[in-house]
Amino acid sequence: MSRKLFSPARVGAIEVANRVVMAPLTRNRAPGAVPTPLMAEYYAQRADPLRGAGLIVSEATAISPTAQGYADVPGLYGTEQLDGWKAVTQAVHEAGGRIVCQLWHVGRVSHHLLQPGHADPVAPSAITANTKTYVFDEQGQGRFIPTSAPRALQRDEIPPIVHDYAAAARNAVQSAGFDGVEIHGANGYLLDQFLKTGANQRSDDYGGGIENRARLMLEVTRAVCDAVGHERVGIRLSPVTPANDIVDADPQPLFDHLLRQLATLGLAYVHVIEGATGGPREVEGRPFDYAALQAAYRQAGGHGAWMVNNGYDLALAEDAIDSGRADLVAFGKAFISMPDLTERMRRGGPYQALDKATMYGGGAKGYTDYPGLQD
Ligand code: 8OZ
Repeated sequence: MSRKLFSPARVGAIEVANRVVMAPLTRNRAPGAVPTPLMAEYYAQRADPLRGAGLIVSEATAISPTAQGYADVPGLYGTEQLDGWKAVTQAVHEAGGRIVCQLWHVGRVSHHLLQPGHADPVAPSAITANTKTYVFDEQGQGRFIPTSAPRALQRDEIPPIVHDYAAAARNAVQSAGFDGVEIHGANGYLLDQFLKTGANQRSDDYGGGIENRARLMLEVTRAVCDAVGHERVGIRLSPVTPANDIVDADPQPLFDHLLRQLATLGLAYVHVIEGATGGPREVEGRPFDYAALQAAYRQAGGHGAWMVNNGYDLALAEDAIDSGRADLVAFGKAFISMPDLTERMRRGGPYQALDKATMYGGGAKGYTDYPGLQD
């Protein structure tokens, strides 16, 4: 019996060898925001079309200096950064894989120590997130500290941010050699902050009702599609995640509206985090109907691949694919400890545990030294 999870698919303009996706994973190993040769090795290890991911989504990558909120995460706005990424995409392509770049603006999830000129981070409204960011101290020791207070963006500062997304997308595809881009619309970062009532109290046309709160995400998505072609653009969403202290008073109509609008743009894929990012698939007090969300998208003419994520194992993944509920399944932490996760799932194991101590920051340990299967 051929197993569909391990069969090829078309994701917009991108042909993938299997339906197992490597989810974006922040690893804090890009000093000065520049991707390193070690990163090229790490991604290439996971790019084998038979043993690894059919598609890799890069770790979240800052679209501008102000978009940045954690120490040693990569960027996509300077020549050195683009050259670093070029070596990564070349290594992935040589291994036979496909890779898209995740475009990131953290908004209020930052600290003035990480911002140009130590300025306050920017956000839809001046509401501090009760969450942490990652910095290195003078000894080079990484640690999580509370985010600092943001300032609300002026109305005229918004179009330049849309422009930054488009420029970063162009850089990713045309200069750095990525197969496409994924807009990070999830996990309580800038676009999710604009979407949701818990972070957006604006009184202009970017705040208030659903249409206004969805405006920035849709403007960004249109601009990115214009920059690199809609068939190379995906978007990641997390309707009910509590990650980074984000909440919406009524997420179902908000996301149904958003997906009906996204449906008209011809995206390569929609990537949905079901539940609490990296945690439970059900969030207490935040019910959500993902089937209704997908139906809203399809009914409005959306043809993009439907990518699901969060808490999937082999059985749940095969069920999602075989039932038609999803076209692609993204795995995060499992790809850290198992570069050949796809082959391991094909065999039903053995599976290898993750060392949480080496997730953020550091070098090869816990990064490129997880062994693959020996045969
Ligand atoms: C973990 C640590 C830092 C950032 C996300 C980019 O949640 C992240 C992230 C995850 O999307």
